[in-house]
Amino acid sequence: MAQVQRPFLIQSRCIRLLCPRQASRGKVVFARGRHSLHTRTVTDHDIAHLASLPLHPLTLADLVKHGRPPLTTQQLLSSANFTLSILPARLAHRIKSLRNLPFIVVSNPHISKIHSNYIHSLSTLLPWAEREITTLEDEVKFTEVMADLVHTHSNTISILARGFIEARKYISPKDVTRFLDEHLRARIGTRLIAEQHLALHFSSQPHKEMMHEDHAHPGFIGVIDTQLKPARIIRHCENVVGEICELNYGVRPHVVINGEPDYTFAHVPMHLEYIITELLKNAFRATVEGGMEKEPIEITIAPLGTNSNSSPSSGNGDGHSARTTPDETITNQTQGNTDVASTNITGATPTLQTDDAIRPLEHSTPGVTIRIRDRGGGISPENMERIWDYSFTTFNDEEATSTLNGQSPQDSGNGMDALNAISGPGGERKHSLAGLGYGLPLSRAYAEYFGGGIHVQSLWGWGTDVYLKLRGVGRVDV
Ligand code: ADP
Ligand code: K
Ligand code: MG
Repeated sequence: MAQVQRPFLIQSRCIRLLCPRQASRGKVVFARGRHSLHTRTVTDHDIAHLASLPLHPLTLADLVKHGRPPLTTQQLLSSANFTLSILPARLAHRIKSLRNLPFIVVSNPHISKIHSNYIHSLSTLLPWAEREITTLEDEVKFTEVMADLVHTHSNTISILARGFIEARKYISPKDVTRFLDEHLRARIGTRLIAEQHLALHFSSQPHKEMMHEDHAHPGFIGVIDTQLKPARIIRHCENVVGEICELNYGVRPHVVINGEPDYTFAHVPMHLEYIITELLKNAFRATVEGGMEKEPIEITIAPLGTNSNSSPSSGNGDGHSARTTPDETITNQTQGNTDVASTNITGATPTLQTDDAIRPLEHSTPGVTIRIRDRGGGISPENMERIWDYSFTTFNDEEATSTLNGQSPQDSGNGMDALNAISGPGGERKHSLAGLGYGLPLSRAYAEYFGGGIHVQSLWGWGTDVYLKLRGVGRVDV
């Protein structure tokens, strides 16, 4: 599969270059450092202390406040110190939450692997705790710690999935979903903070070999593309998913984009790419399995109106809703999570209030609704209730679980296909159209992270409409 050279891919590529496995693809500046990182033993006291600290309520302003690349030395140091000030407590919260799982579940080798990954990452951060990064030399070493952190956790989702499959006798699907919803949402924030510093670091180093020509793209501030064009991401994902589809089924449906294909807004391209890939995999699979591959999948890009920042009580706040975006259909899908307080652009209520919900910038760009419409037969009413459960899938169970047999968590060969489908942004490439049921709930977690949402509407026997609403992450004029 040809690597598509597009500006929106640079961030994930930049981070991939840091991974030893990718060493042959480019000069690896930090991969060697992985073994030379200073660590400090993590004690129970460290975890109890750090987990008791209040979590910094992350805002989008935090991600862009250090300035537009290339950063000055002072700005780079302040980005590093900011990153350092919030990560240890976040890691400790994750460790505590893993330890709160039933003992027999945490004892599963895959779940305990994730626990030890968090301990490892915290042990590399602790030597930095309670000090300030004041020199560029330290900043470089700290960036090495961030690269190690991002790399260490890149396979978390597939490993956790495997662990929860093996431990399914000991924990209910609802409890798994509750744990994963909190854990994976918190992970989105933690990775974003680490990746933001990495991206700011590299885009401020014009003379490094790591620098790719795409880094010159002026619209980027770290991992945020202020001129992100959804239509371009959709076309890229259509190619990727189309190839997987053709490989598995010998045919591929085609995608028609209408609405406003030229629309751009500020968002995190890695997140949009993940979501669109998952939604397209679902639409392609349903379309082909329903024998409807001649019918195009229709994707409508409908920018939100400028009055979209209105409160839920003032209506749907979308000037275009009569045409393409029935905001009123984006409803609360709480799955029993009632501890939800904040509201967002659409009046939709996030399904889960996590400890790190990002607050939009004051003058944020309104955002967009993307409707993906397929003729794949829809979702039966019984299944509709379960689609948001991690682990619910109508994908051939035997096929999915047989890929698990005899594989170690580090394996990245073909046997991991089904799992690779759920690795998340920056994770492994995918070779299967369906994974183990993580596509919808994880996509929703990403969409809600910046105050958007996903709503699925099925016309059983006919097809499915998925409404993906994304809020622009901010008018960035720093
Ligand atoms: P997976 O694709 O791995 O099964 P998802 O969470 O993406 O997991 O989807 C869960 C289930 O929801 C799918 O197995 C499928 O039964 C159903 N589904 C999702 N999207 C569609 C769609 N567009 N058409 C028909 N069924 C769908
Ligand atoms: K699911
Ligand atoms: Mg899916």
